[in-house]
Amino acid sequence: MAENLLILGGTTEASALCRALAEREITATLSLAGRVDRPLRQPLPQRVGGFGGVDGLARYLVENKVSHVIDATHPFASAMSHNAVAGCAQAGVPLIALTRAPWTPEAGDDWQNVPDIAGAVAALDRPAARVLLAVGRMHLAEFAPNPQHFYLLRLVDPPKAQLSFPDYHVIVDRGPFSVENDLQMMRDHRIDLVVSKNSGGTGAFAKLAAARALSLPVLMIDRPAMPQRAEAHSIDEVLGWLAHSGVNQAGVDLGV
Ligand code: 3Y8
Ligand code: NAP
Repeated sequence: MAENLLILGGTTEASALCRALAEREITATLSLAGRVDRPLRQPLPQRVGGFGGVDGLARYLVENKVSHVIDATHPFASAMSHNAVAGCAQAGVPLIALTRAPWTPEAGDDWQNVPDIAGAVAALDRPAARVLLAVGRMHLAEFAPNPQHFYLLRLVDPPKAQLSFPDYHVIVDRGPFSVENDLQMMRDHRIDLVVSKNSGGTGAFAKLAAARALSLPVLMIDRPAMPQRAEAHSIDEVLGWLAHSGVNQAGVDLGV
């Protein structure tokens, strides 16, 4: 079968999958939303920008004769993942998600789990603190109701608009991050509370290891609900799924 994969990307795992597919000379395209100014270049052809909802995605799949879709988006990219399930069903294209397990607290962690961003905002209704708000840019405006805090913000790109609280400092940096970097950053800014999405994976974990080392409390935001779909938790599982559906992988004897 002439395979033609679509990878919905934007994560560490998606990048690793792109490298694995390129090495096997499997025809695939990486898709990004276009959230940041200069996304990392991956070793596959790529397209940037939304598809235009479920119908736009279904149309893209049919017009581009996509044979398989791998949803390797971030666990908080729930709209894309819902659209992927509906769009692939509509176009009759097989779909698997490549995802990572949520983080779980270990001995020495002081986590307060909140259900979503609004839950984190509500939990910040407390006396002034020095907060590491490492949740990115897209939801910053929702944190306006608690101007009493100092916020340390880590963003991929410099903010383009006025931020919605008075006392903050912006660090422009892209992950994956190291524990020593995050320890130094949190000491330098005298951080006493960390707000984090439960993203899982390795690229965003450093701040939690640093919080543990500094015995700091963490407001941990649970990930949004995901639709029912086939899920893989490793590149090998995805490659096995592809081989099972007849995708020939250069240099790999399928024995069929
Ligand atoms: C555009 C594509 C790779 C992928 C690397 C991962 C790891 C480093 C850690 C902190 C947390 C945060 C944020 C984060 C991490 C990886 C991964 C991850 C968290 C890039 C990228 C895109 C994005 C989008 C961006 C969001 C933001 C979220 C920053 C590329 C760099 C906070 C999520 O300014 C904006 O608009 C940023 C938007 C969505 C969340 C938000 O709400 O603001 N990621 N991140 C993708 C696209 O256009 O489709 O440039 O390569 C990818 C990565 N960011 O190839 O190695 O896999 O998670 N990304 C979170 O987890 O909390 C930073 O600072 O501690
Ligand atoms: P989202 O809220 O689930 O999706 C909103 C819309 O953005 C989608 O309906 C789709 O537009 C478009 N979109 C999202 N991902 C896309 C992709 N990979 N390719 C093409 N269009 C895409 O998504 P999000 O949370 O903003 O995440 C956007 C991107 O950043 C994703 O690639 C994700 O993997 C990455 N990312 C997100 C986070 C996070 O914390 N949310 C963290 C790290 C990386 P249409 O409806 O027009 O098709």
